[in-house]
Amino acid sequence: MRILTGIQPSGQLHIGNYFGAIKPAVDLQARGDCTYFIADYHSMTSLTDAAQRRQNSLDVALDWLACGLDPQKSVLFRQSDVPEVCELMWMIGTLTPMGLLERAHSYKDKTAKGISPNFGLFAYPVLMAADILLYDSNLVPVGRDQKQHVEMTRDIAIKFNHTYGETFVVPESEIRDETAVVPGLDGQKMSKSYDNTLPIFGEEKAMRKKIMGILMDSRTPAEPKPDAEKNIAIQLLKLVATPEVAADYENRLRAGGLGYGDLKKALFENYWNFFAPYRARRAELAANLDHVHAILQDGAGRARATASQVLGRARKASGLC
Ligand code: AQP
Repeated sequence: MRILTGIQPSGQLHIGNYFGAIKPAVDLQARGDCTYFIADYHSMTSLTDAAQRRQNSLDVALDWLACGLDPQKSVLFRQSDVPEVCELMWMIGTLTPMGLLERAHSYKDKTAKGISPNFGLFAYPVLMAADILLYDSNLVPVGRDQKQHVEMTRDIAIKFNHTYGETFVVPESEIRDETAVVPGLDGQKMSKSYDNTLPIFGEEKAMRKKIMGILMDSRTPAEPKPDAEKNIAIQLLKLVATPEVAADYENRLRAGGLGYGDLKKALFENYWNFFAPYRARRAELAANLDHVHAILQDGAGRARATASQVLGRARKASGLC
């Protein structure tokens, strides 16, 4: 089984990226051949600072590796190191109905939030389909926000196969219910572009401040809170604490008597401890960047070998050669 997923270097990675994509991808290394990429072409739809993109791309590589991506088992590469994906994007774009793209939730959500749309943002699902199809991927682990994009990929692959003959593997998404949408500190989906994130590798003082600044309602500690499960700090605590610790805080909040300050302190401590081993590993990797660059270069070579075969198949099927 071939497994693929990508993350945009559009900002500092957050715990939504970790629980929605990185952790499932790391766990899946035991189940198949994994290809994981840094989606730098995609990041161009929202980020125009070249130096920042370069830095973010390296940071995403460090984050993946620190969180358990094993370059012996998996292929890790930068999307733009395999530019064949742009040719495939064009080929499948000619079979992608406008109506399909106009229905994309992610495009509609971003434009509704005032992010000014460009062609790249509109065409994002076609590039994502090319990413997936180019590596004969069977399984794509993602957060729920990307489910529709994987469904579009399936539609596009089926249409291409129907038009030009059997060429592409039709992929499936894999979404873990418990981490399908990690909420941000403001209660919306945690997202780099919404300024509501808890970074995986933030600086201690700043992270403590972010967590202590989460807005809560005005109920006093003594009041029972029957809706304790909706509390953002409780939802995040469930991700980073043991089930027993999280249940204890949830029950105390529900019964009344637990102050929001104490709850946020517990969230900070559990978050900080949860990522401590990854932080140590990241510091080691950051001290040997040549090694990280070598991993990316090796990954690009391996990814390109698969990509050129699949692209060759698509070119032949569609009469380009
Ligand atoms: N809040 C989330 N909960 C669960 N999964 C999430 N993912 C992102 N946010 C959450 C998953 O992380 C993977 C990589 O996402 P991405 O960086 O390619 O783009 P995204 O989904 O658009 O993430 P952001 O943070 O919202 O980035 P921006 O703001 O730049 O668009 C995907 O599998 C995604 O599902």
